[in-house]
Amino acid sequence: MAEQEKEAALPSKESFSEWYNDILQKGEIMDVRYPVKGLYVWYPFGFNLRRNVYDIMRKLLDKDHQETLFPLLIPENEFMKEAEHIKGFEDEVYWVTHGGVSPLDVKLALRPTSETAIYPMYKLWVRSHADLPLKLYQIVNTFRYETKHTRPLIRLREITSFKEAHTVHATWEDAAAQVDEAIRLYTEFYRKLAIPVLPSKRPDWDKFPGADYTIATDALMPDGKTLQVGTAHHLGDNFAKTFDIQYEDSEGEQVYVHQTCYGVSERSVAALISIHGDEKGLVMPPEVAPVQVVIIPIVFKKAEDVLQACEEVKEKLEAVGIRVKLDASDNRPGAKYYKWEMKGVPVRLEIGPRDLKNNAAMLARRDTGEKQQVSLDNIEDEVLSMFSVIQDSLYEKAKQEVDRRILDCMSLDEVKKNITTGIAKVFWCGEKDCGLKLEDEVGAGILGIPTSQECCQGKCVVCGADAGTMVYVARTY
Ligand code: A5A
Ligand code: ZN
Repeated sequence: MAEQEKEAALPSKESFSEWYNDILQKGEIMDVRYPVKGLYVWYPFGFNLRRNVYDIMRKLLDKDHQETLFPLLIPENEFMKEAEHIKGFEDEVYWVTHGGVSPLDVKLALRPTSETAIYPMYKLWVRSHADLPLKLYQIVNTFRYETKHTRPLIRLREITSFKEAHTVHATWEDAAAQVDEAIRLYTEFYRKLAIPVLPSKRPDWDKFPGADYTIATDALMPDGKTLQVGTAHHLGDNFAKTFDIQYEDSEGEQVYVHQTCYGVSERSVAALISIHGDEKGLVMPPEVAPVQVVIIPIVFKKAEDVLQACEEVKEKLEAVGIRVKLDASDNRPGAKYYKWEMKGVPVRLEIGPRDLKNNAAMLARRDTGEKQQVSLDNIEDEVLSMFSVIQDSLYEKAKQEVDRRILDCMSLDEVKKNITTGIAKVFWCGEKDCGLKLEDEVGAGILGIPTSQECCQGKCVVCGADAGTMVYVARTY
């Protein structure tokens, strides 16, 4: 390895925190040098990745949601209407108090989330059952004055990529079905990022402020902590009553609507980078890679025929919609490999004079490092089928890691031991006291009750009473 390359290598992934900070910089995802705590800057390459990730989200939602855009500022009187919601957010709100030097008559909140911006308008928009269901979403920046340790893409004070959907339904049951649908959508979204997620119903004390209940999806990070990467909330008719959102049912009665909301942030990008990356840099699932294929001409002198062949391959690949870079710069091939490996490009094609004689190219996979010869005739098919192999293999690898790191535990000591590397599954009677005691004793959080569990009957790990469900316990971000 050249000196310059050694210097630039990443720390071992075992020291996850250092590795994470380093890869954001060297992979050109985020610049953390912005002079406000909790605010970070997207490098263009990182932003390109973000766009691809959110394109997937849009494609999934646009089937039966509509995209919209509401104002960033929320008047204090609207923000203060829903008691539980205020309690949950009041410590986290940034307030705009002045216009220039004049104090404002009504203070304005920078949205920490948009219920109180959107629902006064829903009151005007929803008239009859024919208006339902209403399913809107927006992708915006939101502000939360987080007091826990801030971290790029993970815990932000300005969340730049807050996707929030807000739906309105005639009945409580319809809203419940939408919450399940939201979790199904998120699972599909994360599947395309090759990330397995664990959906669970949060305990009551951890639900969204103002909700009947919350189902969350968590991803397992390399250091064994979990990251909440999406939440869906059943809002019942709580906000409908506060904001007076009613519809006329088929009998002509005015009835309150039932609502849901669900959200995802750039934590999706954090999970993607963290779970797949390695010591050589980013590893991108082909679905979202800003550059999906890099072509490296192996030329010693000016070899026009090789460059010509590379151009042709590039055009062939682009013709089927593949995002390609041809690196014809003067750098040595080794330096080029290094650079594009850091950027996580899923497939590298090397083409030299000898390959050309065989009408072939050398294809190298970023995720495994494996190399194979492929024919230039149907190179686009070879590459596309390699994409789906890589996509599946990244997911399988991550899934195996999760499965390996979830363990059933029968005692608090076992829980303590297992959460150092992953997730513990334990019986819990459902009592809040036991739950809080459990969290306190092991120094970790209850994620929730898995939405799909085959089991089961056991004894609460804290009080020994009969328990009909198991819960996930983990250290969390
Ligand atoms: N209105 C609903 C959707 C809502 O606000 N839900 S939430 O508070 O749970 O946030 C949605 C998702 O945003 C969370 O599941 C989490 O993945 C992400 N998120 C929340 N706070 C964040 C922060 N400070 N930085 C980055 N992501 C955050
Ligand atoms: Zn108990």
